[in-house]
Amino acid sequence: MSIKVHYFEGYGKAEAIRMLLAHAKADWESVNYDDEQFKALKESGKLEFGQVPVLEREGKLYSQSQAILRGLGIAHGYYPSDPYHAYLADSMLDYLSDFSSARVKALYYHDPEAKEKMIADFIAKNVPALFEAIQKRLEENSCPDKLVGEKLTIADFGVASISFSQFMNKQNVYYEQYQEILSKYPKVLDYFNGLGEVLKEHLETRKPSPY
Ligand SMILES: N[C@@H](CCC(=O)N[C@@H](CS)C(=O)NCC(=O)O)C(=O)O
Repeated sequence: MSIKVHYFEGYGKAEAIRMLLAHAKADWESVNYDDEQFKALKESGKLEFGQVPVLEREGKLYSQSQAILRGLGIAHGYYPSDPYHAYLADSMLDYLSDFSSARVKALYYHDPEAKEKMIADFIAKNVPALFEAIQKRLEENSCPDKLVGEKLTIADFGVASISFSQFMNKQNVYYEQYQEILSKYPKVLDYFNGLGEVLKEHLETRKPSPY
């Protein structure tokens, strides 16, 4: 039976899950909702935490993007069995989650003037800090094109989902600014390009979105 990923049209919190399923060549499909359809889904009471993404498999619904990604990672061989490597993968995903929360907080801030400053600060501080952190992990890893060990892990899917939704996504409104910062981190850019090759098929067939 096909796995269903329930989410909105955009990449957002579902994209790492979609990338993993695509790379694993699993039997899966996206079920995307517009605002009205999501309202109906939420009101149906089927969503455990009232949010998406939700993964549907054999009639069971799974919530919380990180938990879903980890479970799929274990099922498809993308979760490290070594405890230290598992820590490395999980800590990077937690950091990416903090990064995304800061971005969303800035983008949806209620006061327009403060919002502009928050976005500028996010781009000037949080983005280079993320690239620094990724670069350090790549330099410390045995393999320069993976974050943890020598095999693709859920940490790579987490980074790829943000990278190809934001920094490497020409449709994203901050693309030029991100690229300018990225040009100062050639190892990170090489790593993103490598992920782009690994996920080529999915990236070329997914529906374009600005985020
Ligand atoms: N911690 C959750 C957060 C999920 C989340 O924030 N989902 C948003 C979309 S990105 C949502 O469903 N928003 C609609 C709502 O809360 O009513 C996860 O990682 O899955």
